[in-house]
Amino acid sequence: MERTLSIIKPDAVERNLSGAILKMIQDSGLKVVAMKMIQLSTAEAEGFYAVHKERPFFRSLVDFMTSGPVVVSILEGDDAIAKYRKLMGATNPANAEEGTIRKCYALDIEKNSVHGSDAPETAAVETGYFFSALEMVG
Ligand code: IDP
Repeated sequence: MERTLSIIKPDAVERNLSGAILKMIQDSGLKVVAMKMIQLSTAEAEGFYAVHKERPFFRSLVDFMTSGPVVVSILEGDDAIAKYRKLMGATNPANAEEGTIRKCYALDIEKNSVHGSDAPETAAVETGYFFSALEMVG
């Protein structure tokens, strides 16, 4: 069993797509073991994306991620990290495979509707960034 952090980003929450995206997640067999809707502060978004702070898109990404509420959740399942990355599709929706969340819903390479952890180490850091042990079921 593995756990990964999912964020439904402001572009998707704003378009009322949270339910549709959660249905795709649940239909894939991943189990939601923690979930909440929050509005990130600038400092929280900067901290979350600290690995990207030297990238040219960093400021724009932080502005986007703080522009409205997000739905953060922890997903659990066999191979959950890779399974969710596959379900999300490529970062740039123009390159995303049919049937992926980003192919269905992403607007562009930045407003790409979802985040998913990319490795066990980042999943551990990211789940702990948003949730305490008490907020995780099971
Ligand atoms: P990932 O979300 O598919 O793991 P990363 O390369 O880790 O992609 O980038 C993190 C986020 O930064 C992306 O999901 C996207 O919102 C944004 N991003 C990545 N590359 C670009 C870019 O070239 N321009 C604008 N935003 C970008």
